[in-house]
Amino acid sequence: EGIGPQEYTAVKMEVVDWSPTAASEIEGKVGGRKVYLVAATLRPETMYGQTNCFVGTAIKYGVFAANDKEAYLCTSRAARNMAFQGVFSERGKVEQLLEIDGSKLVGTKIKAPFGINPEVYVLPMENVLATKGTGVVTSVPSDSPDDYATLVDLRKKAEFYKIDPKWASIDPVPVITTPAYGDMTAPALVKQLKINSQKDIKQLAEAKELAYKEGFYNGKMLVGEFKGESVQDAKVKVRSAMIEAGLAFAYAE
Ligand code: A2H
Repeated sequence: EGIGPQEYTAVKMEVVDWSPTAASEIEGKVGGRKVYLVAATLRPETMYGQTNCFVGTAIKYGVFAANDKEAYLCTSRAARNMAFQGVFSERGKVEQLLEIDGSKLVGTKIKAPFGINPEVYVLPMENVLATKGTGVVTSVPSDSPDDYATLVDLRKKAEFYKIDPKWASIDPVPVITTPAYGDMTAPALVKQLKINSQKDIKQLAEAKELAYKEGFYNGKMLVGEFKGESVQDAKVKVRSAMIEAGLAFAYAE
């Protein structure tokens, strides 16, 4: 990371069905607004390959009024940043509708904007930081080693992680091809670096670096409106298309 702000794309994942534990807490508190989990990503061009979304089970989230029609679920830290970036109807003002534990969100069904799988589930991830982005991470296991390693953990130990295996049943989708790693960059790197789980933080950091560089400099899109184009070109185009469609907004910190 360089100096100066990190420019994320904040992806709006509309709630389709709350988990039962979340439903009872949310009921009657959002004033008829549509609620979106908001995920911060640096790789908007990979959004075609979303298979689920991650939250931290020990993180506290809030649901914040964006305007009369929409509410966003993220950390209160992110909501404050959004307010000062003009994301909400009144600049600088944060209106929290409720607070909810990350653990209660697991099993919620949400829309995945631009996803080849249009609906996905919320799952737990151990390494979600409350101090970065929105605290919500959309998962693209084809291109993110962290996402892939976590998905494999969840599938291997569904009971331990208290999830219904059905929630982790969507397979990685080929989105980008690279000369070094083929159509499934993250699985290839996880294998090559012998990464066993999401706890292998050090190797995952290395895999992330390699995946990012190879994808950015040599990657080509396999799907979507910009199929055949380089990742470098598609990155800005997909971001603009998502923002244009009202499915994302710019978020910096
Ligand atoms: B990225 P940076 Cl396909 N805690 O999006 C942990 N990780 C978080 C997070 C948080 N609170 N908020 C965002 N992130 C993840 C896609 C992706 C990402 C791909 C490949 C690599 C990649 C799909 N997940 O990130 O520390 C988000 O995952 C590796 C650079 O600000 C976000 O982009 O550089 C990225 O980390 C932001 O990390």
